[in-house]
Amino acid sequence: MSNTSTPSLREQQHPLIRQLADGIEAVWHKHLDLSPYNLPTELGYVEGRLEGEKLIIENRCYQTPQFRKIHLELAKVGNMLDILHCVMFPRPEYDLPMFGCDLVGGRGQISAAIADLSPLNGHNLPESYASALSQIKTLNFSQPRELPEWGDIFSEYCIFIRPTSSEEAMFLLRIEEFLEIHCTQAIASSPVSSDIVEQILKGQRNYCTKQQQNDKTRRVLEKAFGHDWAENYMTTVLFDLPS
Ligand code: 18B
Repeated sequence: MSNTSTPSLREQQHPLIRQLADGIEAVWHKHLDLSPYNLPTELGYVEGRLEGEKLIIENRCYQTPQFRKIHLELAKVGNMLDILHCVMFPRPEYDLPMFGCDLVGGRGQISAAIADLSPLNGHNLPESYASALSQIKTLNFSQPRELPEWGDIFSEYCIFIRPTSSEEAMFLLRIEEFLEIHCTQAIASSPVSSDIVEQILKGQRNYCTKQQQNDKTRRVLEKAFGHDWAENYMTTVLFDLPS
């Protein structure tokens, strides 16, 4: 597997990020048939400097029969910023939504926690997902946040909040519920016909193009590694398009 060495970075991160990273991997290992997905070797583990602080990025990446790439990334900027980023890219032969999750925190507080199962065909999730998601409890978080303009890719089930410490456990459980639904649905799904593959690819391209417009992510990477590196990283590691 691409990186099964001791998870060094997560032990230094905000507890919610550590728990979520462990939780995501546990659900993956429970349901999916994981094999390694090799990132360009120089991009698996990266160090840079941001405003005098060390920026460390640690990537884990797998593939499965249904997923082209499942990516869990942890990043840390000195003691200022802890980040978890996770995306599951379905193979375009499967009509599955995109699972995405981002947690950003600093100095003991998570400022942004977002997770979604995002539909690829405009605004409808596959029937079986809509049905499963409609059966889980509606949660109320005290500090919802407003999505940026490019955020029209997200579903009605998207959670985007600034969690209080008492809401962290609820967020963690909800992500694990999303992933349980996603993994069980995905392994039960069948490949689609080739004309639908084209539509799915179009949807994945739209999803990635929108995510690449996240200036907050871009700014952190640009400040530490420069413009060209950030552009390359956002388009080949974070949100690459299937070839
Ligand atoms: N992201 N995030 O992954 N981002 O990658 N993220 C931020 O409190 C990084 C995803 C999303 O309000 C912030 O405002 C870095 C996925 C949204 O304009 C920072 C990496 C999703 C916002 C970073 C990273 C996603 C957001 C500001 C690479 C969703 C709000 C934090 C390791 C599925 C954007 C704050 C806005 C915010 C940084 C969403 C600093 C460097 C998969 C919607």
